Amino acid sequence: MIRVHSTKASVNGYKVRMLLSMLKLPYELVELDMYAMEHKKEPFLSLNAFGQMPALTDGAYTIADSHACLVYVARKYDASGRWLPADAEGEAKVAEWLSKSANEVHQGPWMKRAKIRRPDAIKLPDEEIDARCDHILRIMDAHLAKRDWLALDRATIADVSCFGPISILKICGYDTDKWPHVTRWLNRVRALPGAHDLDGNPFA
Ligand SMILES: N[C@@H](CCC(=O)N[C@@H](CS)C(=O)NCC(=O)O)C(=O)O
Repeated sequence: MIRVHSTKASVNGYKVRMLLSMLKLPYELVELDMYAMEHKKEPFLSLNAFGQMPALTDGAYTIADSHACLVYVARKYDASGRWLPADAEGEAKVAEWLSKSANEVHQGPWMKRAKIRRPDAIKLPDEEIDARCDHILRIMDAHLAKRDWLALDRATIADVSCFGPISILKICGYDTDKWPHVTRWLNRVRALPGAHDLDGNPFA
């Protein structure tokens, strides 16, 4: 049985849950209480010594970090290679956007939401976070003006990853509508079979 160890509200955990749903893979969410700091204590620290969610277990196998989890699930359970191609050119394009997701998207869109949930921990001014969101979304908007998906001519784990934090920006007070190509891409991801919101509900 695949288990995702995370608080349900974790956007990084959300990425992994959404790919599992898209692949119709049964899994159990082992919920952690972030405010009780369960991710900084055992038994979670044995799964991820960094104390960050999510981690995934699949039988005796353990992997931590949302992007490593996405790579594992796609490579292990999607024999078609649709979500993570095996050819050097395709895989590198996906890795390029996973890297942007772990850096620019994390430092801007993810941070916007994190500050709402953990104002004690995120001290950056709102203006700085909004400027970081503008920076990555301006580049993504220009990129998506010429293509439907971030890495390849189809949805991949790069789209699943970047979608998580960007899709909830609007309810965090950042208006993504000002980026029309990003907005259309968000709707394309929402329309994919198995896509669901942070709470696990299918999009209307
Ligand atoms: N690079 C990591 C980042 C994970 C991360 O920041 N997770 C958040 C929840 S969305 C967390 O556990 N934050 C608590 C902390 O860092 O103390 C990943 O992609 O999984």
